[in-house]
Amino acid sequence: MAALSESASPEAAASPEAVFHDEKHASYLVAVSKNTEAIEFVLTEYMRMSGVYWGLTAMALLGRDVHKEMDGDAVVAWVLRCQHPCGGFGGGEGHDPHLLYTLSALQILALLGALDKCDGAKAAAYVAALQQGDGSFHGDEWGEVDTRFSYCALSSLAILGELWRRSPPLIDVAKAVDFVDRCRNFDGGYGAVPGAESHAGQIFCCVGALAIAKRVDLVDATLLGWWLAERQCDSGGLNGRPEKQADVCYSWWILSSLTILGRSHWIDEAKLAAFILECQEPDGGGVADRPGNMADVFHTFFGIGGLSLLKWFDGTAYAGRPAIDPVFALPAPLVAELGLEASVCPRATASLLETWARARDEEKETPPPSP
Ligand code: GRG
Repeated sequence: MAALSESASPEAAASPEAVFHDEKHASYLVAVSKNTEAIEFVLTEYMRMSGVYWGLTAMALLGRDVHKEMDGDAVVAWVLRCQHPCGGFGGGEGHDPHLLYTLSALQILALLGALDKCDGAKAAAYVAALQQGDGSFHGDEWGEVDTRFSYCALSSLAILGELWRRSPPLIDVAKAVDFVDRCRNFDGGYGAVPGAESHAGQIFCCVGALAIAKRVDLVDATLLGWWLAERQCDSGGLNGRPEKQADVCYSWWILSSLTILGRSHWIDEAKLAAFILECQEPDGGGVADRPGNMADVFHTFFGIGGLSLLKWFDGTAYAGRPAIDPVFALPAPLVAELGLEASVCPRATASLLETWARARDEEKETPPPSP
């Protein structure tokens, strides 16, 4: 892994492929949060809550004073204005409540130390009411089912400290687990609903949901670890499913899943770090989906999150910054402070190649079925 020298200006001292544009990324994140006239800002209004979560978490991972530099008081006031009387949060002021934005809102409030300022009991009741008889969750009152919502529900309730409440239990955790388990495919991956194609984004949601429910034992870690490792392209970047292009966001969706499964070393980590660094916008800051493309806050968060999971900062002048938690996608110290728990697999001792060779030998030893 590339290490920056201990010079006063790490950006200048690093070899070109190892430059991390630390200051520029921070300025970029502040600028996009303030530039309300930009076309990108207007077009992303419907998902502002998630955008603010990505920006704030990225700043926290850069070791910044998020409250001060991102106008924390104003952000908290705005998030609170987005909570509906039913308890759910919308993606913006006046927008309908949805599980996606309820989780983002709670993550923002947690980051800014303001969880107690919202109506937590109502938020928990809103989430719980979206659980269906088969254990799945609707995203909102309109009834779409998706494993993203299973993750959002479990993570939201965990952040609110309501997931393991016993009497009366707010949701049926075992049924929630059962639904996610039914979304597992022959290749070890998971889709949005039972029978849907495996996709890295959904895999993060399912593995994360099972980890929060402490049932990561249900994952076929070897088979899924292999499928996830297969996502690494020649460029070093990761794609989300076979035959697709690499994209920086999968550095998060895949690497977090591999980390939970104890198999992050089944990919070429140095090559992935080099790919993420190549996707930085060297002048204006921020990270794009692919080298040479335009940066945005979504890829900036997942690029920095990927480098954090890779522990890339450890050997550099940026060491000592908070690591990201692979399950809750929040700074690890905050996850510890909130007492959030999840089950993860122990780190696999064998490499992917050794695991393959062993599986092949075992297959040889198995006598063919009798005619
Ligand atoms: C707290 C990090 C965090 C997440 C909350 C909303 C959510 C839970 C997870 C979303 C998971 C997901 C489905 C991610 C995929 C996003 C993405 C890049 C989709 C693109 O899909 P396609 O089909 O792209 O357009 P490909 O790469 O397959 O061509």
